[in-house]
Parts: sequence; C-alpha cells; structure tokens
Amino acid sequence: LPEKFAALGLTYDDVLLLPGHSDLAPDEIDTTTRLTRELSIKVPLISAAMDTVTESRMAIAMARQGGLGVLHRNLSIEDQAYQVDLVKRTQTGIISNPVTIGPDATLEQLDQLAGEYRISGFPVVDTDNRLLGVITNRDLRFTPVAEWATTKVDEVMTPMPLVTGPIGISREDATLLLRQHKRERLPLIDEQGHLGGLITVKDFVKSEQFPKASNDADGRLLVGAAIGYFGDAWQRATTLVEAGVDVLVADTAHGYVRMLLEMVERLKKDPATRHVQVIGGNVATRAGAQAFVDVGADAIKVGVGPGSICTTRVVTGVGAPQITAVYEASLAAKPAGVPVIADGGMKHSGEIAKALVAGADSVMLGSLLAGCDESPGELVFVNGKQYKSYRGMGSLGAMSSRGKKSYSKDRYFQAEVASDDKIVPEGIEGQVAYRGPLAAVAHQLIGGLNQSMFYVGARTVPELQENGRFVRITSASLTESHPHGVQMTVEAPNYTGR
Ligand code: RVP
Repeated sequence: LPEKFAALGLTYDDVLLLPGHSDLAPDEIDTTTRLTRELSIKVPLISAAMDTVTESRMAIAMARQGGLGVLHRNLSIEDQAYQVDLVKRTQTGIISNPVTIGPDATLEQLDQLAGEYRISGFPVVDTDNRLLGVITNRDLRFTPVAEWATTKVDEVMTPMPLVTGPIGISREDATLLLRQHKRERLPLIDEQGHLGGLITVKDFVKSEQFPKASNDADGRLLVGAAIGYFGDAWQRATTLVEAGVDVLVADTAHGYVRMLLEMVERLKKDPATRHVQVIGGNVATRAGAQAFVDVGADAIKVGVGPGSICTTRVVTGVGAPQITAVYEASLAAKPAGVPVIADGGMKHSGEIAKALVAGADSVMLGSLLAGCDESPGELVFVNGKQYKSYRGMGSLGAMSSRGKKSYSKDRYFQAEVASDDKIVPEGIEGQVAYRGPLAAVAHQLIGGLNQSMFYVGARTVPELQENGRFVRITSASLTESHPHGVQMTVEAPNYTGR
C-alpha cells in the first residue's frame, strides 16, 4: 500500500544549501524575522523552555541579543510569573514601574531585594507611592554590616528634594538633566510627587549597547513563557498575562491534541488573553500545523523527537525528520501568514539557515545554549573541563518528584502517573560543555547565519527563504563536510564535532 508510507524524510545532516549568486556586502545582511503574526525579532533565535536553559537571566540575555527566551514551566505559577516580572523590569530605557522600597525596611531587606533584582539602587516611597528619597549601594557602605538588620532605609537614604523629571520626559531632556547634575538616577514624578518612573544612566548606556534588543511598545524586553493545557494551565496563562508576558507558548511533546488546540483557541478568543501572542506546538506534519492555523495560533512550533536529549522516537517509534517536518508544516502555515519555529536538533550554526530555507522563520535552541553562564544550574568540573547540566523535560529527573514538585509531567502525558517508578520518560539527563556568556555564543550563531546568507546571496530572511536551494547529500559527503583526516588540536568556538 503506497499510502502507508510517507515520502522519504530528511533532516539537517541530509542536506546542504547551494551557494547562490551573491551581490552584497556582509554588512547589508539583515536577520530580522517574524516571531509570530504580530511580533518581529532582529535575530531568529529562541531559547528553549527547559529548566536547564531558560529562566529570567537567560530570557533577559536572549532579548538583549535580539532573540527571545521562553521561561520554562517546571515551577509554580507564582514563581514563573515572578520571572516574567524580572524580565519586564529589566530596562533598556525608561523604567515605568521601578522596584521600590519603603522607608521602614531594614538595610538587610534592601540588600536582599538588590540581589534578587540585580539592581543597585531604589526609589524610596511611602504607602501612597510618594517619592521620599533614593537609596543606593553607596549609602550602605557607611553602615557596618552588623547594623544592617536594625538600621532603617530612611536613616541612610538621600532624602527629597532630589533632581527629578516629569513623567513623560524625553530621552534627550533626561540625558541632559542626568549630565547637568552628574546623577546616576532620575526618578520621574507627577505634580503631587507620586513616583511614575525611573531612568538610570546604566540603562541608557545599555540600550545603546544592545541595538538589536527585542522590545515591546514601551521599550521593555520581550519575554515568552510556556504553559500547557492540563490542570491549572488556564490560571497559569492568565497570571502570566497579568505579569506582562508577551508570548505564551502552549505546547507539549505532541501538540496535535484536541485539548491543546482548544486551549489555543480559548487564549485567542478570551478578552483576558487575546492581546497576547500565542505559539502552539509541537507538530511534525502538515495536518498538525493546519490544525493550529485553524484555531488561530500566532506561530507554530515544529519538532517531534529531534532534540538532543529526546528519546521520543526511540521510546515510541514516532517522529518526523526535522527538515521534512518543518517543510511540511510550512505548507500549511505559509499561506495563512503564520510563522513557523523549528524546535530542536541544532548542533551547529549552519542548521539555522537550513531550517529557514526549509520553511521556518526562527529556531528554538536547547543544547546549544545550556552551557551558557545565563542558563540555570551550576558549573561542574569533570577531569578539569567545565560542564553545565542539561536534561530533557521528559527525563525522569524533570518529571519525578525527586527534589521538588514537577509541574511539567503533562508535557509528556504523565500527569496522572502516581509514583516515580511508573513514569515512562522520553528524555535523558546529561551535561554540555561550558560555553561562557550568551553574548559570545549568540555572536557565533548569528555570525554563522550571516555567512550562510552571504553564501546563498540573501540580504534578508525572506530572500533566504525564497532563494535558498538544497542539495541532498550522502553519508560520504557528510564525512567530507566535517573536518577529516586531521586531529583537532585547538577547540573552535563554533564546532563541537559530529
Ligand atoms: P536541542 O536544541 O536539540 O537540545 O532540543 C531542544 C528541544 O528538545 C526543546 O525545545 C524541546 O522541544 C525538546 N525537548 C525538551 N525536553 C525533551 C525531552 O525530554 N524529550 N525534548
């Protein structure tokens, strides 16, 4: 029966992009792409919603680089919403809703808050949000640590009158004021003295440092967060929306499931959530992608089984090679104007361009980012080399109650499993080499993509998608693609082997 067998499925290592005629300078290349129906990002990279990849630090770093971080959901609703808040308050311009402290708080409490939010100074406000003063690390220095528990903020803060600006001040006027008065912070107040914002020199400088940053309409960093469809998923979604999340990712390992599709439909219809972008997934077929188009998803995530830590294809025998899966999904998504995200299976930068040519608009990365400073988890030394742990969200470790409560079992349809020894995992636990700061890793990935575009002769991502052509290769040519016949003596920053 011929209809029993789909056509041959291809993945990244089965294809190469053909060089095309190029008439462009490398600096003309623009990697801007569509993330969802309504959002664009300057760099087509998304960090995976995994508990060894994306918490607030990674999400902040990803958005600054021009991509997006999706906060994992293996934590309580409150904790995940708090992480959204941390990202939204990380400013690249004017902080419209700064973290404040009361005059009666102790210096110990202040120190703790500073650590949590990684900021060094706070406006001090009364219970009516009226500005009383500011307090910074510098003010702490003159009080011995032994006295922090008993010293109150208003004993050491710099009290009003301070140099302040009106709410709605322009960037230029603010810069002028900061410069004139040699201040690091400019609180913004209304006529009654209520605090309405804060500008810091550091943030102004940062927004110049990160020219590609992914920002919302108010200049705050974009952030995504994963939800499921099971149990309290609706409450999770609405709480995250209240916390200011820009993108909800409603996904499980197998997204072509009635209840998940209904969740996406509800999110796009309900007045409480419909203004937020909703990504649905994961699928690996045209029919699966069409189902998400039909319920109004703002983007579709593709990938069943390609992940580096994933055993779904081995445990269940189900999946589709990723290049084919992305291409098939794009056949449904493209005509509807819905962007596609290629999720999982990337080992090197060259696969980003391959995914885009196959029909994706952006890619989601796990193993390539898990070794960054900004990913959760400690560095471990093994035989003098540095590693960070990386595990599948369907691994025993992520789904078992070992350690703490698991909130993500339902991703792999194990929500009703009562005890750990009954869990059927679809992922493994491991480690990846330490890679340093995300900025360095992103530089290599984006640099690689820029070169791909130069080779293909594409100025923009749509041009790359339109003009890119594949050649199918054999395993002999895959050997030719990788270094061969030479013993590598120095590690390259962008090559990890086969
Ligand atoms: P990779 O980049 O190849 O490490 O893959 C990351 C992707 O793998 C994730 O975005 C997710 O779709 C998938 N994943 C996460 N956990 C598991 C699992 O336990 N099977 N799979």
